[in-house]
Amino acid sequence: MYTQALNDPSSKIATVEEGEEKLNDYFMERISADEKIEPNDWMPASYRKTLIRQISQHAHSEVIGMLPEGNWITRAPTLRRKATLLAKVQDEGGHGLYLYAAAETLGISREEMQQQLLDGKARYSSIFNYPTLTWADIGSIGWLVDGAAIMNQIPLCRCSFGPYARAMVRVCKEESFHQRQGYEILLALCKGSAEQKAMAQESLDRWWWPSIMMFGPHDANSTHSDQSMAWKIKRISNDDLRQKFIDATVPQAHHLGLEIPDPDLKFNEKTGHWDFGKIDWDEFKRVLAGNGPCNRERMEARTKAHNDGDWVRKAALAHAAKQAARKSTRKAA
Ligand code: FAQ
Repeated sequence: MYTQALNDPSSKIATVEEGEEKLNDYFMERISADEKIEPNDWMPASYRKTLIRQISQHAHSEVIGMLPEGNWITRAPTLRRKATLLAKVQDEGGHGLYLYAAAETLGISREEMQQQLLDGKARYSSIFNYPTLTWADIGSIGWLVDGAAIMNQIPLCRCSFGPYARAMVRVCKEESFHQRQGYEILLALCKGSAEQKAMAQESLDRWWWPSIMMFGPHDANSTHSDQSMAWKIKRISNDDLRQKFIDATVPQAHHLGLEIPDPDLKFNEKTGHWDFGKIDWDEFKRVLAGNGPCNRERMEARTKAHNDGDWVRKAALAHAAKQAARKSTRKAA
């Protein structure tokens, strides 16, 4: 549903005989005109490669992102909380599925993407390498992590590549529900006992900076941004999205009666934005290099799930082969 090609028959598409340079000119004309690029359209090899990298990284993040919250399904404090968390974690699996399907339209198989993740050749978001130590962390993930994900993904609904943009529309709607359920968990804790409020504050203290890092390096250090902006894959830069997130989130923290763990956080009357302190990029680099608090645990869990699911994949393939054989025998008869 999200991956079908919806080419506009009236759009100008060059033919291979016209040569690479001409093809690229037409491609950039289409990008300037805000046309959607579809899987069977001509596209520069580097555009395809960038999209495969970003979409597969995004898909892996959704799937690995199920682990920190999955950790609390059996320990949710009420049946309502448990049912909601279960649905949320299931949604993340669904997001992974739409995204793998969108990436497959670019000519890479799901098996190959899985293997890249298991071999440590593909990244997933830094944020999922942090532990969920208390129930308040489930609130913080919804409020901050889903909140940051929405901020980053709303502009992706206007991404130049059709299947990715369309997948993002539904993902954003679901993330918006996730964000509210997280905020509501924290609201309940902040209105509760002193211990519950302290638990919420302690959780915010741990999750604030990693959430800020989710937006990626500063624009000056972002290797892919310039090209991705020119291709309209990215519409808003890492730093601008980070600032938008901080501006939206600080008042929400105040409403909860919580303090953001940043002594340099200050509203700037001149710019109308919240100025904030220095990000610890050494920590970000450590996590990206595989040395965050839970990198090993996450990859072990993912590898185990993949290996445990081997018989399911084999059984599904055997079933499909049997069905196909029956169909061809029926046709021949
Ligand atoms: N973590 O040049 P840039 C979610 C890497 S979904 C790890 O700025 P780019 C839902 C980057 O890959 C969260 N690596 O790169 C949920 C590159 O490395 P490479 C995931 C990062 O691509 C909620 C290098 O640094 N969302 O949370 C990170 O232009 C709750 C240089 O960076 C997406 O993936 C990072 N945070 O911009 C699920 C959204 N940041 O490949 C469960 C789509 C940067 O050269 C529970 N992706 N790197 O080796 C994007 O928008 C972009 O890819 C960025 C990075 C903005 C993440």
